[in-house]
Amino acid sequence: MLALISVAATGKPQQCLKTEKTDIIVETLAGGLDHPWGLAFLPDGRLLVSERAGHLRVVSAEGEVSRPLDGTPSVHIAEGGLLDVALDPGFAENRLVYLTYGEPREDGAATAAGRGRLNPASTALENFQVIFRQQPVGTSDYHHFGSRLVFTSDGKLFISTGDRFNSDLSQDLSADMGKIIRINPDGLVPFDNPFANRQGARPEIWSYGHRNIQGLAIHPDTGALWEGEFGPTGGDEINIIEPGHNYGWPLVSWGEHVDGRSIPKPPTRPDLADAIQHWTPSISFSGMTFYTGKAIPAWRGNLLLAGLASQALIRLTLNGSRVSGEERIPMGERIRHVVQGPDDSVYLLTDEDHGRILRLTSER
Ligand SMILES: [Ca+2]
Repeated sequence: MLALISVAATGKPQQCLKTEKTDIIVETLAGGLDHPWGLAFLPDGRLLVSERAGHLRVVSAEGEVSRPLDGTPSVHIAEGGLLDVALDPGFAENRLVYLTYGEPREDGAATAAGRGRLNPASTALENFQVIFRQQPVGTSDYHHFGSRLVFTSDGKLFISTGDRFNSDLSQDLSADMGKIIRINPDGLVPFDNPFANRQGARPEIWSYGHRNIQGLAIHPDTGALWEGEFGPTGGDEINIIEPGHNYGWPLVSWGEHVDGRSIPKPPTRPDLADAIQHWTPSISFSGMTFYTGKAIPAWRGNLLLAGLASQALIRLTLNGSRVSGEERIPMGERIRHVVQGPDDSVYLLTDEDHGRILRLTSER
């Protein structure tokens, strides 16, 4: 558990977290954030953090939080709002910042992604343009917007979505609900997407049969896309994504419908891609990241998950494509996201009214 141990040279209180493999120093880098959701590191050492209510802010290396940037899109909050933030792989030259969010539409709301140029003063996104709009608009205003952004080493952009609480759409290739989307950064669809030439299918779809995906990360060694999604009642999943594969929702699930209806068993089928790991009861995790850094040597090669209802950092050891062990590290707060920083520290976002950015390193 957390115990206050000292005040760092930066003036920030530090706490010691005893974990199975190593003692961790936890420092609050910044506080006073309104349900922070996504995090990206600028090349100059500052951070970009999104807040669910629609604000994007710059945080200095010393933890000073800026006023909201101008030029960001209006958002529909509910379970959506402003979601993930990512930098263009060529950010040093083009200063492009990508956002994903719940977009208010004339007839409801749905997930969208767009990009704008961070101005030289880092006070605004200029010329923000939408590059992806989930179609059709969902029937629910409230639930399951996803969404994370991940760039691949070959410059493609993955966007995860949710089923908008209309689970049948996850199996419908004419809808973007419950899908992983793959586009070029300018919004055009790559010609080699699995359904690019299928009549009636949306060409931007990369995989389908998902429920609500808020975890997305590329394996550092294999380059494979790994995904985490919320189950209904139980049945949270991690999947390894292959293009064109069907991940089963709502035909099969390791959980049950939230209204108590049961989902036909067996929980998997040979013609559907099964999760590599699943949890019942739910651990309810959002962001996930592979840890490859030097700051916490004992965690190298592990997969870290940000636990919401479980109020924990969840550390998974891996054996190839199999989960070989699990440690739940209680944090006492809902954790929305986990990211490895350029200094190899682990950064967490707490999903609270007075949300914080926490920095974790090994005790030295
Ligand atoms: Ca599944």
